[in-house]
Amino acid sequence: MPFLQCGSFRLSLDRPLIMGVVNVTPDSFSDGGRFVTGGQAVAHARRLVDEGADILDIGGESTRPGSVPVALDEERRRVLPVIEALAGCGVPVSVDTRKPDLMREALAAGAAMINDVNALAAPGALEAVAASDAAACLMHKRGDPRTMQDDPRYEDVVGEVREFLLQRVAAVEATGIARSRIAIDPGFGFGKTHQHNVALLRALGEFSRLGVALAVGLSRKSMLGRITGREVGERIHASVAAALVAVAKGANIVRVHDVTATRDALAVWRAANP
Ligand code: HH2
Repeated sequence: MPFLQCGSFRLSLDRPLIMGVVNVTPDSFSDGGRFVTGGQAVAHARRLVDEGADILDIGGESTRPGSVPVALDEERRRVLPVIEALAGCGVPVSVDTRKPDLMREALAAGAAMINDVNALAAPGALEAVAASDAAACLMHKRGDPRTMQDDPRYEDVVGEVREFLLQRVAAVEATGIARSRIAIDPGFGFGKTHQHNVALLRALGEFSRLGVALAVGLSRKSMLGRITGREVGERIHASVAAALVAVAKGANIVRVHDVTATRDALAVWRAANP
């Protein structure tokens, strides 16, 4: 598994990749309301590329705990112009969506990756990706964002998340999508208590040995607030540390808001782990 194929981009996995987050939303938990116009979002995305992002992840619907779903039309209005403007920016553009219609439209607009917190489970999602040459990031989540943090329970969180992801990889492969186009993500904070998140972080190495790229999203999340006692705007140091921990445990892609800080930390890590 030496590379991740995202449309025409072949991203080497010899080094960790930085996925820069661009939320075109009024309500995302850490940057909601900062990039609500297409112009602001595109400018921010270009800045992230300059800072060293290897992939851009454009989202038009917050999936934070308690968030309310966004209608297709509204999500479309938020993300499609941004994707169109960024196609050709030099790095693959990913769209963070659960909606198969929007997946198809985003792919037509130039997206090279679908990042789905629903792991392509919605009817038509698998087919949308299979009909393209894009990559897919399959994330684990239990329940729906509105209620997912209401007492999530697992017998064995690591085993259950691992089993779920393996099943989704098999379902995706069955449509003819090559492993080199697939990434998995344990979904930190998605239907998981703090203890569940910590157990997954400790066991991350197990997820790095499943034969597909491993993506991890810990940036600014409440788990880091719980560990450090910091509010969301003050979690940059913890986020960088979390990205390093994830990479040291085998993560191939770190999904982050703070690209410069993460890039510098990973540069040091790479100097020590060539
Ligand atoms: N986390 C969020 C959204 N999408 N995708 C993947 N693959 N992994 C993640 O951990 C993940 C994700 C939540 O973070 P953010 O986009 O910053 O917030 P919001 O959902 O409030 O827009």
